[in-house]
Amino acid sequence: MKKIIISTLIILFVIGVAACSGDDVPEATKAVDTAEAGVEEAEVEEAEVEEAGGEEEGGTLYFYTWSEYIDPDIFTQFEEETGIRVVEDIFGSNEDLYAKLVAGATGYDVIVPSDYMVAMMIEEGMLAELDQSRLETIGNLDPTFTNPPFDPNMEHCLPYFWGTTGIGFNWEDWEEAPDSWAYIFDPELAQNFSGQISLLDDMREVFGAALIYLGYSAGTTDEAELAEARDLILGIKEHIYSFESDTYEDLMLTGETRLSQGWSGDIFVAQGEDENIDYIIPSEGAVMWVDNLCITVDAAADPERLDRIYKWLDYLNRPDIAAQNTNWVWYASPNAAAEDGILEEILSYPAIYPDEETFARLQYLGTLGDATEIYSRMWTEIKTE
Ligand code: N2P
Repeated sequence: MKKIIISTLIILFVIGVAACSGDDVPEATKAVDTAEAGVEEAEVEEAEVEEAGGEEEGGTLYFYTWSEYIDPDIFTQFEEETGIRVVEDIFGSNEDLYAKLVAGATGYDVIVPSDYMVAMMIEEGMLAELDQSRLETIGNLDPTFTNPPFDPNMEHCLPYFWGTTGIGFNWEDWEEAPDSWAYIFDPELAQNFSGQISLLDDMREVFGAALIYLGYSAGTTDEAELAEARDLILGIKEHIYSFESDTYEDLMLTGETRLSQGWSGDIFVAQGEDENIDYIIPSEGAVMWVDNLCITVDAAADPERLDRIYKWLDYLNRPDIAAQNTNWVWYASPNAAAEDGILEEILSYPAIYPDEETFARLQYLGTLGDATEIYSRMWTEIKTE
């Protein structure tokens, strides 16, 4: 319940229909408020915080991440322990994160890009190198995640969570789970839930799912395959309620949507509110991703910022904190040492920790190189038509 309340408050603030200020507002919401107000002008921001009497001894760290992707209690605990205040700001897709940084935002300390975006940002010199000797907790990670293809030997980032992108549904509507992307991408089937389907507002994820349904690679760069995927998506667009990445699980809870393309953990958290809500990895397969804690090059130029950053990374990577975080977000943790503290119902849930057979059907999105331009053009066609 707490999570839903906080998320609603964050959303209300972001879309600007509510003034989220005052003493009764949760800390996480205040943090978004402050970050939205001016992370690009860190000096102004810090001066304002000081004036308000809120500057802590340990300074402030700016954390740019996905919605509902951390237990908000962790901010308070960390501040109590270190004196460092963490200001959270939210992005909805890797492309939004990238665009914000390219547009000149220099205030963010730690960002949370997914696999393919890590590779792209490394190539463009946007990420600092990770000094693993500064992390006492580095040995806690599962070796499966310590040499990822997108960041060999974790030279830049620490893995944070991983998961899959599948279909959220409501058992009230089904006798058997909707185990195919056809329920979304076949116009005849999508018609059954016309106006009640949401897709992520995420170019790579939407193309990825459509491409998997068509039997192509989720990260194809072939223009003809992409055109086919675009036409498929356009063909069911009239049945789409919205393209939504931050509040789609709330739409499922209110019943406004009945089928959602979504990220595993978000839907499982909604299930905590309504047991009829469930998540499935379709038979054709799905996208899998690893999200990572990365340091911006701007932050790395300042030793004081770096001190705060390494404390934050070490804290998040502590077994007890990583377990607490997983138990709140319901995403799989790459932290092996955390396992003892993770709820048994999470560890044994095949849609969170997939079995081998399911795992074989998962695909990373991968980098696109020059084909990014084709994706962007076709995505604009989809969104604007
Ligand atoms: C959590 C978002 C999961 C991130 N709301 C998907 N990469």
